[in-house]
Amino acid sequence: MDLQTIKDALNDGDIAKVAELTTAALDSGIGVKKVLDTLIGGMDEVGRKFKDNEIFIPEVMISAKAMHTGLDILAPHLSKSGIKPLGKVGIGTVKGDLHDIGKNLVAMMFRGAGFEVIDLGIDVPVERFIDTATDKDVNIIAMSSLLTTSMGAMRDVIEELKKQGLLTRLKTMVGGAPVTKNFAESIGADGYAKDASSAVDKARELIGLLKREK
Ligand code: B1M
Repeated sequence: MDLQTIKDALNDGDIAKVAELTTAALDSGIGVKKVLDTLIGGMDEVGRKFKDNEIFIPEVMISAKAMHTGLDILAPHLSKSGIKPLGKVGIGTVKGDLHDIGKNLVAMMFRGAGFEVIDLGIDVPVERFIDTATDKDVNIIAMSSLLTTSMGAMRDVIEELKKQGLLTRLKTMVGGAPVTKNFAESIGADGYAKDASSAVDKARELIGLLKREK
């Protein structure tokens, strides 16, 4: 099967075709990782066209919907069951930011790796991250930002967690297209990851650190 057809369907915003081709790719024995990389590659292409003003928000939204459909089909294949959770992660896209494809992907990979995940959704205010840290006994607060204008909200969350003395029992990690390692360090985040698979490695490392600190 030619995986380019999945990218084309995603670019065309053809939700039914993305669903059909994603299922067909898995059924034909193509590995879930390869199908996932294809969908991400298709979304990168959408991003490039959006940036170059070849397409506009309505088209991007339809492609994003098609991407969600594809990811939903992959989700059960990425998740393992019957495994004792490695740790508990509260994840959300920060205040002012409605992008959720990357965040969902990271959440999905966390689940697949055996973490228990509390997905707080998008446009998450500082207080909701704090409430999750206090009430749900999470080991990691994970934040995603796709906009340069929303990145600062990650700092606000970390500062509030610090003020409330919560950083002694949990770790923070950040990511998203405009976020860099330097930025993460500058706001005092414990971890940064560039993509969803390195996010899993980083979360495992942070859980290891927490165990050693106890
Ligand atoms: Co938006 N948008 N958008 N958009 N959008 C970007 C981000 C932009 C770069 C496009 C561009 O101009 N080139 C630009 C931001 C510029 C900037 O700030 N630097 C932009 C803009 C400007 C906007 C609006 C302001 C447009 C407007 O209204 N004028 C508006 C803002 C709305 C808001 O949030 N308040 C807006 C709206 C939208 C849509 C609603 C149309 C739609 C979102 C739909 C949705 O998410 N449900 C949308 C989309 C789809 C995009 C692009 C095209 C694609 C984003 C995406 O899903 N990528 C994007 C262009 C681009 O990124 N190339 C763009 C695929 C996804 C798998 O990658 O999210 O990067 P990503 O996640 C990666 C990594 O970043 C990382 O792992 C993921 C997987 O590898 N990662 C983490 C993410 N979170 C992590 C957390 C971690 C670790 C790693 O640890 C916790």
